[in-house]
Amino acid sequence: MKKALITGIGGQDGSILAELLLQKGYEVYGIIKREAIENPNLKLKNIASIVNEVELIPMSVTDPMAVYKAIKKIHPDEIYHLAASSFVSYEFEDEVAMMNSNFNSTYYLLSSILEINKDCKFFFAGSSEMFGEPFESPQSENSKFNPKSMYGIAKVSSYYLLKNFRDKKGLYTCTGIMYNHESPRRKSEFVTKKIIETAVRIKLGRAKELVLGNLDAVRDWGYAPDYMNAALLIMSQPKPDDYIIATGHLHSVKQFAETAFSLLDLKVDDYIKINTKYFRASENYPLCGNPEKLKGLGWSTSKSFTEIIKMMIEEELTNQTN
Ligand code: G4F
Repeated sequence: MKKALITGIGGQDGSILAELLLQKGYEVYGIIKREAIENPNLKLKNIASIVNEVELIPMSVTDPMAVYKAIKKIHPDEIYHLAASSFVSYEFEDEVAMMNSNFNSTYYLLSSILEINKDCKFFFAGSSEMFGEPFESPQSENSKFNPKSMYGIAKVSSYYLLKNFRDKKGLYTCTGIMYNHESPRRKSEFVTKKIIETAVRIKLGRAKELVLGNLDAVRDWGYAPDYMNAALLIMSQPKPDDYIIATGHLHSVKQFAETAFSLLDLKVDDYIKINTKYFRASENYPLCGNPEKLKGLGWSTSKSFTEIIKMMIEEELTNQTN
C-alpha cells in the first residue's frame, strides 16, 4: 500500500486530497497544527468524517527536526506540501513568519527526503500570486514571475527550490501553480466564502448588508476538488514537471456576488456596501491561468462558476439552519 504524507491536512485542500487518496487505497498521514487537534472546533471539522482513517501528526512544518523525524518514521512514497499561511497581503508585514511557513518548510521537507528517501515524490502547492503583477494574461508555465506580496515571493522561492532539487539532485518534484479554488470548506476570510456566508445570513434575516472591497476585481475561480485531482494527475506522470492549475475563465467579485444573491432570490444591489479598507492594488493584466498543458494530460473541470456558487450556497444554508 502506498503512503502519502499531506502537510496542512486540516485545510480545504488537504482534507479534500486526503479523501481522494483514501479512495485510491493510500495510507494517509497528515501533518496538522497542534492547536487544531487541541481545539477540534477550529479545524478538524474538515476531516471529521475521515479522522479514524488517517494518521494525524501534530507538529509544525517550520520545525526542521520534527519534519526530519516524521519523514524518517513514515517513509512516505509521496508528499503533498499544502500547508501555508494562505491569506495574501500586499503590505509587507510579518515577513519572517511568512517565509518560515511558505519557504523554510519546503526546504526542510526536501532536504529530509534527499537524506532519507530519495524516491519519495513531492508536490508543492504554488499560487497565481507568483505572477503577482503579471506581464501578460493569461499566464502559462513560461510566463515571467513578478510576485508583489511576501506570500508570492515565498512561493516563487519554493518553486525554484523544487526545480533545483529536480534538476540537480534528481528528485521527483512538481509545482502546481494554483489559481483561486473554492468549495464549501473555504475559510471565511476569502471573498467567495464571505459573500456566501453573508448572503445566506441576509436570506435568513440575520444580517442586513455585505461589505466588500473592489467589486471590479477579477479572479480565475475554480473548484477545489478539481485542483486536487490535478495534483494527483501531475504526480502520476512518468516525469516530474510544473503545471498551471486554472480554468482560464475570469469573473469579477460583482459577478460572484450577483450570482450568489440571485440564487437566493435576492437583489445584490440592495445589500452591498463598499469599504475601501478591503481594496488592494489591482493588476494591469488580470491573474488568469492557461491550463492547456494540464489539459494535455487529460484534466478537465467538473463544475462551472455558477455550479460552484450553487453548491457553496446549498451547504451554507444547511449549516446555518442546523
Ligand atoms: O478571496 P481573496 O482574498 O483571494 P486571493 O487574495 O486572490 O488569494 C487566494 O487565491 C490565491 C491564488 O490561488 C492563493 F494563492 C491564496 O492563498 C488565496 O487562496 O481575494 C480575491 C479578490 C481580490 O482581488 C480581492 O481584492 O477579491 C477581492 N476582494 C474584494 N472585496 C476581496 C474583498 N477580498 C477579500 N478577501 N475580502 C473582501 O471583502
